[in-house]
Amino acid sequence: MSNNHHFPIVLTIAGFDPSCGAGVAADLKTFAAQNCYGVAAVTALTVQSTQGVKSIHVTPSTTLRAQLDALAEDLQIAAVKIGMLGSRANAVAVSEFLDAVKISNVVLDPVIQPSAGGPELLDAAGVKYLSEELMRRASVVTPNIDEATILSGLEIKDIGGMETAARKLVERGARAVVVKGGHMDKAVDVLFDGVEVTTLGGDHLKSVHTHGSGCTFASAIAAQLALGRPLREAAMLAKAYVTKAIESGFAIGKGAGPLDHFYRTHHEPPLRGIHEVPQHGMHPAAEPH
Ligand code: PXL
Repeated sequence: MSNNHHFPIVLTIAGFDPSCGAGVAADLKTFAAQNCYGVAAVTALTVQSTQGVKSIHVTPSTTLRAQLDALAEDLQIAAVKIGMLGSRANAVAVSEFLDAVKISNVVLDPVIQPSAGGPELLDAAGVKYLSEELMRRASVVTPNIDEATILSGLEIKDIGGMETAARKLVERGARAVVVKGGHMDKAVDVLFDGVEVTTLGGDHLKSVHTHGSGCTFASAIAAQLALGRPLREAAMLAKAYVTKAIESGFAIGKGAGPLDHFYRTHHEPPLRGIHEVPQHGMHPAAEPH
């Protein structure tokens, strides 16, 4: 391919999980699987394994802003996905960056607590700032039930409650909201774009290897928006993608394993040798014995 690449560039602003189930690594795998080129600004280094988050080490906000500015000065960014912020100062840095560099597609995954338990990923002051300032700078906000409860102040018991919470967050300034029902009996997500409500259906999968599902869903929406799809279609494709990736999730250690972001290629038979892809001027390899 020439140096005129054909992939939209999608930026993730998120934390790093060394077990690579969640955070930046999950986001980059998702972008790659959706035919986008991913770049990343790291908000925090977490110490974690599949067994949970042990500690977090937040990036200084000036360093975060420097990462963002270096990328924006160099590249054309088609979409941004925001995940774990780590601190109010980082939330402010991201908000100021979004004001300085106009990017049309911004997906905000309002990460507050790790699902598996452990230290909070955003402090109370950060959550307040996210809710008052960052939320209205996003094209779409993707809270899970717990996050939607915190941000809306409403108790959510069923799909009706998810819709009420989504409407409340739009009243508070979000342009569109997807409340993720992955932790409910029926894994239905509710999208409200300010006009129309769409439910994204999904059966609850029994897998324990769901670490990074939220990051993956938000990143898949960002990638689909970068590819030019309207929000409703992007959300539906992202839901289908995350559902299949969860279905193919697998164990890598003692705890909750990752999704299979590359289930599409992993389901194809592996190439057995270079003789299967003969090219002009290349000697075919011997059939392996
Ligand atoms: O799934 C939320 C999440 C996001 N980002 C990072 C995380 C986690 C949960 O553990 O570690 C870096």
